[in-house]
Amino acid sequence: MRPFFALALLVACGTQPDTTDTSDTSADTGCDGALSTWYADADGDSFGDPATAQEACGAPTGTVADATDCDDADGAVHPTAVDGCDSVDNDCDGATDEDGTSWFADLDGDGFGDPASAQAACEAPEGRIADGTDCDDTREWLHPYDADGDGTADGCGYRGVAAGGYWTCATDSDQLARCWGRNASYLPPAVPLTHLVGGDGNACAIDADQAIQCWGNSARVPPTGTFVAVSAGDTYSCGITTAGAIVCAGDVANGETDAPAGRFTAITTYKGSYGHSCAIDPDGAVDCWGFDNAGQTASPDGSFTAVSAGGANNCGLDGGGNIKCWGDDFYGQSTPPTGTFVALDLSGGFGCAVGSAGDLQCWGRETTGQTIPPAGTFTAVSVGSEHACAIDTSGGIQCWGSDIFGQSAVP
Ligand SMILES: [Ca+2]
Ligand SMILES: [Ca+2]
Ligand SMILES: [Ca+2]
Ligand SMILES: [Ca+2]
Repeated sequence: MRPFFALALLVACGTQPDTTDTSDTSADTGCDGALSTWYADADGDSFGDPATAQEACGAPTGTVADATDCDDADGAVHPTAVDGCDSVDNDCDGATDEDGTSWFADLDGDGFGDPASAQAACEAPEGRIADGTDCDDTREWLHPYDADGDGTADGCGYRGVAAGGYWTCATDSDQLARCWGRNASYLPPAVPLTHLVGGDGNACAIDADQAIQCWGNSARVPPTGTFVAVSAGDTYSCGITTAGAIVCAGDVANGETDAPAGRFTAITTYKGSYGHSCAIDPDGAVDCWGFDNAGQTASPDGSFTAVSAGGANNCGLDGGGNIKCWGDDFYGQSTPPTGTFVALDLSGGFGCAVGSAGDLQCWGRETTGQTIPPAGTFTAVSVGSEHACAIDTSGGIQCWGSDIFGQSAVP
């Protein structure tokens, strides 16, 4: 900016005689009296050499008004330069290399540093690392992860959450499941898992071989094959195979595992006993089956992009992101909020959804605050019997509602 400013002065004041000002007797300078001091800027960094002062009306070519450059032969050395690690006083303040490079604390030892802990130095201070991308430096299982496998981190923190009856499981940044609450003693398999879902006493997920794995208080043998989607009831589970077919397995007596034939892309199962399931076909049509006492297995009209099974009702998202529900509405569980939403999850008598702006809204049965979600922006939500949990945009999990078994105490 400074050379530009100097040029503007040159044009305004100029070297031409001032023909309009009759009081000016000094036609050779064009000045109206006041002279300024100018300094050479040989390296073009807009800072002048204090040893080169000269008086003139406008800036002579190659000069600036500034006189604070400490090295007018090096354009990278001037008072506003970063004084990095090169044994040179880059910013002319008399000290050398004080800006250094940034080093970060890694308190949880996961190899990723806390970005808020930057400390400048030329050599790594004790216990500090060059990385500053940890989203939670108190939990070693939460850190940046590469979801699409392209070698660049594209997320940080928890990757999935599933609330069951009175417990919660989540997949961490390494895709390992962690569970807390009533079923904390039932350990998930220690292998990378995706598509985490939870029934009342039964959690399931898909492993790296695309097999369904289930664990928990009443886990049953899951269906076998290779799967792209999974759902979990209290004592059974269902999945969509790589060919698009639904396969269910478990110990039930109300037609819960009698899935329809055809090709499907999404599936949901009520988390409790006396359950039912619904699936979405490639045209967006919903097909439901299983226990029915309130019309919950009736197939609704219209096209859906998502669906979740509640106790005796279901809600789905239509093509516009609106929530549509059918079945029992005793608790208002089939009277959802209006607006546009991107995700939803139901349990017995209530549901919660993530709005298109990332906000949470819940509706239906209220006993312990489970329908009163926290403010903030979220990417996923899962509801249990009397609590619910959601992943926020910083990769943390927040839970609300009942905590009688520690199901809302996120590790
Ligand atoms: Ca310079
Ligand atoms: Ca330096
Ligand atoms: Ca860390
Ligand atoms: Ca961490």
